[in-house]
This record gives sequence, C-alpha cells and structure tokens, in this order.
Amino acid sequence: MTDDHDDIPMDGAIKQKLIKAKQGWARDGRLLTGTTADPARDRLPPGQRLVRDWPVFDLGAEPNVTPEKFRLDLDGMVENPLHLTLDDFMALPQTDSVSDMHCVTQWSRYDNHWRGVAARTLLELVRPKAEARHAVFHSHDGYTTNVRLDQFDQPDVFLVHLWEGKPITREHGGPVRMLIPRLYLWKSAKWLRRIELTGRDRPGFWEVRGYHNNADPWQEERYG
Ligand SMILES: Nc1nc2c(c(=O)[nH]1)N[C@H]1C(S)=C(S)[C@@H](COP(=O)(O)O)O[C@H]1N2
Ligand SMILES: [Mo]
Repeated sequence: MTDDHDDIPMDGAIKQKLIKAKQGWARDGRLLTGTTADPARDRLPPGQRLVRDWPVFDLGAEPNVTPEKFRLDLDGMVENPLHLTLDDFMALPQTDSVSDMHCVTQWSRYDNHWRGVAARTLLELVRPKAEARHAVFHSHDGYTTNVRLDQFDQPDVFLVHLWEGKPITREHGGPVRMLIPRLYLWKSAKWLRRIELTGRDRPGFWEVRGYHNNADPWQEERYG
C-alpha cells in the first residue's frame, strides 16, 4: 500500500474477509440484548461495556492525509458550497466539547475531550437548501456513511481535530474526523474529505451491509 493515494479502493482479500465477518454479525444479530435505555437516565447504552483506551476500527486502509493534501468540500444541496484547506478549516470558530463514544462492537468510552468546528457553524456558512434532508460523509479511504440532516444539525456534533489536547492520530482519522456522539461510532467518518447534503437518503458503506440506518445506541439500533 502506498501513502500517496488519496482514495484507496476498498478491495483486497483481508478487508473482504473482515467485511464478510461483520456482515455475518449483522445477519445473526450478534451482540443484541433486546433491551433499550433512556439517554436521560442511563449513560451506558444496552449491551455496551466501558473501556479506558480508544480502540481502532476501520477497513484497514489508513490513508495518510497530510496537511498539504487535506481538502474539505461541503456541497450538494447548499446555497454556498465551501472548499476548505486545512488552514481555512482551522481559521473557523473552534469549540471545545466533552462527549462519550459508543461503538457497535460493544465498547463505550466516557468523557472524551474534543476540539473542532461545530456542525452548526458549517451549516450557517453553507446554508442548506429547503429540499436538503440528509448528509453523506465521504472519506479518503472510500468509506461513506449517512445521517439525516436533523441528526447532523445538533449542538454536540463536531468536525474534530484534537482529542485530549493532542492532534487526532492517523489511525483515528486525523487530521479531521466527524464526531456524532449520540449515534454508534460508525456514523462518525474518519479522514473526512467531503460532506454532501442530499434530498434523498443514500445509505453508506455499512448501512448497505446490514447495519442500522438510524444507529441510536439507546434503542440498540445495531443492525437492520
Ligand atoms: N473513513 C472511515 N471512517 C470510519 C471507518 C472506516 O473504516 N473508514 N470505520 C467506522 C467504524 S465501523 C468505527 S467503529 C469507527 C471507529 O473509530 P476509531 O477507529 O477512531 O475508534 O470509525 C468509523 N469511521
Ligand atoms: Mo465499527
């Protein structure tokens, strides 16, 4: 694998094997407890267990997005498309936040300290068209994932570049990744390259392979 490809195609025997395994879990309903929880009362969603470290989960192609190569496009159904360099992105208003992470593979991690640009800051800049209903996230490794616009347009959603005061490492999706803390972590795209607003829903990489489209951990929306 070379470091200087922007978009690494998701093929190769090892990755296909991993993808097949995870699709199998989705089919078998692996890890399902069949219970729900109330986020107002229960901090830990059903079937999750707490970890102290931060595990790495991706398709195995971890693109090397250098500051020079970094570009972020915000386009689709917007009045004012944006094309940002890393300097442009860093010049936007920055916010500190603290949130929990919940991964569908059952680990949760509390009190992560982040710094980045609020989704709402970007939405004010691009001005979604009236018909915009969904957001599709595109990454440098070819990964995609989707949420509704109302799930993206939340005060705790950020495009983050610092975790615990340090630049987000390459393995965790640096220089800039998504963070949508109230959905399972597969909705938080690493190595973010583009955010596209659409009128129709466009299920992403895991969503077309058996993962739940909505991904609410407290409803245990792992698969479906
Ligand atoms: N670009 C990209 N983003 C991705 C993925 C990926 O393979 N590529 N994997 C997703 C999945 S399945 C999970 S669980 C989280 C893991 O993030 P982490 O490795 O930082 O814990 O990233 C999500 N974002
Ligand atoms: Mo995942």
